[in-house]
Order: sequence, then structure tokens, then C-alpha cells
Amino acid sequence: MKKRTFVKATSFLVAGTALAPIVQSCKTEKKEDQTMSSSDSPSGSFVLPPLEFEFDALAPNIDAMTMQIHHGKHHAGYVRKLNAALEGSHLSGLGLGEMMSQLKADDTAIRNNGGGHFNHSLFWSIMSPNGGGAPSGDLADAINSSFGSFDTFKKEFAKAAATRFGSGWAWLCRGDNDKLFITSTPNQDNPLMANVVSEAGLPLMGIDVWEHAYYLNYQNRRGDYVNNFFNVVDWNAVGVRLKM
Ligand code: MN3
Repeated sequence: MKKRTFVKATSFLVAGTALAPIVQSCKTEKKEDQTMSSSDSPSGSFVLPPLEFEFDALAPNIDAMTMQIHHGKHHAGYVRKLNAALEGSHLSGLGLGEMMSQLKADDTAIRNNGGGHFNHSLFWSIMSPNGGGAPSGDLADAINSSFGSFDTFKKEFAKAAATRFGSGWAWLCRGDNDKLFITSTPNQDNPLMANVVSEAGLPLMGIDVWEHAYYLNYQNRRGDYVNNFFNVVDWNAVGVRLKM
């Protein structure tokens, strides 16, 4: 994977600001360093990034209580445990993206909790109350050339999410050859973990299919949750990641 992937993979970890304008306005390396240090200092402890919308803003697609618990309890827990796991670790001091790319399968606590922090930060950043519809521009072109059509992409992505056994994530990624691919990972693994996953790439969007992500509202109907997720995907935010 390209080096630039790791520098920019965590550009969504910016406290208190909307994703797309910040990423678009941070074309220089200097500004990127500043935005990285505002929340995830390589030498400091990681922090829970605030949501850019209210807990009820994604309803009825994702309900307010699920969002509140998911962000305030689950994600916060990953951040807290990541900081604890990094004390004395050989991975301490790295930015989150680089940490993901360097960790080994037996770095269990950082794999689980660093992955949890990365995955949820990305998840919040690619959803919006103004989301839904279809991608446009370069992202639409990339999806069409990689999957044939947007509808085919949606079917394949939904299938990956529906068939991930147990807890995990489904992903749309950009591979080394700039071609897009769909994959899924167990637990809190993600495609940046090149030493862990079978197919590494830059995650452009992901869906959390742990039961805590949908069970209050959908119970066992994971497929309905996945279909409704498309109503809140912020394709502009996904498209920004394509250019990283
Ligand atoms: Mn989750």
C-alpha cells in the first residue's frame, strides 16, 4: 500500500469540525499535521471524536439510543482501552493509520481497540442526515468501472455485510492499483491491517455489523439495517477518501 495512505487514512479524526471541508482544505502536509495533532497526537493519548450530528439525526435509519450508546459507550471504551494498551507498547507513538498498518496479529489489545477506534471514527464520518442517493463524479466512475454499476456494488456490499458471520465489518476499499474492492473483516479488524487481513487497502466506507450497531431497532434483521444504511451514507465524504 502507498505510504500516503497511512498519513491521510485518519484525516477524519478531527475534533469538532465537519469532515469534508476540513479534508478538502487540508491539501498541504503542514495543515494535515496540525489536524492530526488536534485529536490524535502521535505522542499523546487518543480521544473520542465528537459526532458531527445529533444522536437522533439518522433516525429512523439508525435510532437515537443506538447512536448514543454506540458512540458514548462502545467507541469511548475502545479509545480508553487503546490508550491503556499503548503504555509500554512498541506501537506507542505512532499515528493511528500507521499503527494499523504495522500491528501484528498477536498485538491483540491494540488490534481490537485501535481497530475499534479507527473503524468507528470512519463510520461516523461517512454518515450524514443529508446522506443517501448515489455517488457522483470520480467515485461514481470508480464504482462503475470496478463493479459494473452502482446497483451491483450495493448488492455486493450488502451481501458482504449480511454474510459476515458473527461480529465485524464490511468495507469498500481502494486497492494498490486504484481499483475498488469489497471485503469484510471479523471483530475490529480492518483492511489497513496489512499483517492481519488477506486483502489490504484503504477503507473508503465501512458498515458496522456487530449486533450493538442495530439490535435495539432491528433485532435480528441485519439485512434491513444494511439496506437502510444506504439512506445515510455521505457519498461526498466517501468520495473525499477516494482522493487520499
Ligand atoms: Mn460498533
